[in-house]
Amino acid sequence: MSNWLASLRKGYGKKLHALHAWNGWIVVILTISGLLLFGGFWRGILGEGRVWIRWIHIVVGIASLLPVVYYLLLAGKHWKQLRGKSSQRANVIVVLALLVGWLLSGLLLWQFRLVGPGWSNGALLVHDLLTWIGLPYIIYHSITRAKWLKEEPHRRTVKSGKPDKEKEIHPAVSPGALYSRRAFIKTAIGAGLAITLGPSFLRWVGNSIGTGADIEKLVESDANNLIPAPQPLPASLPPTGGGGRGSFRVYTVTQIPSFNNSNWSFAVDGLVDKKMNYNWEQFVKLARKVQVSDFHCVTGWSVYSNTWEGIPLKQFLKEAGVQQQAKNVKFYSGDGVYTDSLTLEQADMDDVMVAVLHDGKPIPSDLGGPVRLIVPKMYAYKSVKWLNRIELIPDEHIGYWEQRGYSNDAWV
Ligand SMILES: Nc1nc2c(c(=O)[nH]1)N[C@H]1C(S)=C(S)[C@@H](COP(=O)(O)O)O[C@H]1N2
Ligand SMILES: [Mo]
Repeated sequence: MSNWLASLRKGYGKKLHALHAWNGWIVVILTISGLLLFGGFWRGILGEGRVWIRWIHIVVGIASLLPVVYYLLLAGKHWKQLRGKSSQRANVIVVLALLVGWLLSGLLLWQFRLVGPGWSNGALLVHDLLTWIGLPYIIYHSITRAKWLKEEPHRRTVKSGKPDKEKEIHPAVSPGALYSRRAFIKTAIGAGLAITLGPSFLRWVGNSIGTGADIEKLVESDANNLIPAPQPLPASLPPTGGGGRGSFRVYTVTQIPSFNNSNWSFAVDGLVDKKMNYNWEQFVKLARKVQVSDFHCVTGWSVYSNTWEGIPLKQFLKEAGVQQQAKNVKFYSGDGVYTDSLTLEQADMDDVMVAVLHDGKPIPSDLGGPVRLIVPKMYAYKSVKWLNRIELIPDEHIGYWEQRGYSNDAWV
């Protein structure tokens, strides 16, 4: 054992150096892939690529365990070497804590099915929080500890053997002036990071605490204009569920569409006895029901106790009359791209709803209004936004995200 450790420590300095470089590259790959996965912006652009990027992120993330373990084997010696250098020791602890925290929360997110929404929610919060703290820290660390900032000018020029330019410009630089120049650049870098990332960070904190202010903004800036507005039932306003807890992340694979009375319609067709087609004036008159349910996305976030008001899917199927050969229900989005489906059996669940109001207010365009599907017992990629057509079909239909690697089985 001690032999083995001794051989491991041979060429210790070089190994530590290589380890640091490897770790740097891993962090770069995880940063880029992670930022592409975070939030909604890249969803439509990446399409199928998103699934690959997710896999790269997971595999490289797990692989980051190797440099951590390798470092821990060398850590004893390194730690002694850093005696008296408290800021470097602190740095080691911070970076190790970040890596371990990212790794553990990442494992939970990866295994969201096994651990369930509760754990995924916590893991996503930790994963994002560590990124908000850790990424600026690592960027700051890599800039301020770069050689050009660390070394004093005369030593750098002696080493590289190049003419001493620094001295030409500043003939007599006192150590004090040098120190303050470095301090100034460091402060400037820190301030730059704070200014560029601060506002988004605060918005993220606000959404994570779930004050509900964000959804009000979405309702205010609703791009839809459908008249008359649907009038909430008493069970909907004030919302029976007390108002949704958590925040929706606005996801779309297209531009967010907007609708008005002249470009909106709703159809139920395919293998039915009576094809239905509604304009908005007809649609708002349909009898609605109210339900309280949770909403879970596979990426780890949830919104609990939503009060949805709308028409149970069952109602439409009964009205149109489903024919014998029909085995599946296909849902179309008014964005022209997104689709998904349920088997007839799944479509028969009482809480599958064609929703029109959320917490007593018309669903804003960002969240799929004027009309979206809700399938509470399944992950939310089944909950098609801007729903405008329901088609009864004989064969299975593979939906947008299912074609791109999401499981056809979406049960929570
Ligand atoms: N038309 C359409 N519907 C969609 C999506 C989409 O990109 N386009 N994303 C799905 C996914 S993966 C989720 S988690 C939810 C997100 O709903 P939200 O944007 O209202 O939060 O919508 C689902 N329905
Ligand atoms: Mo999702």
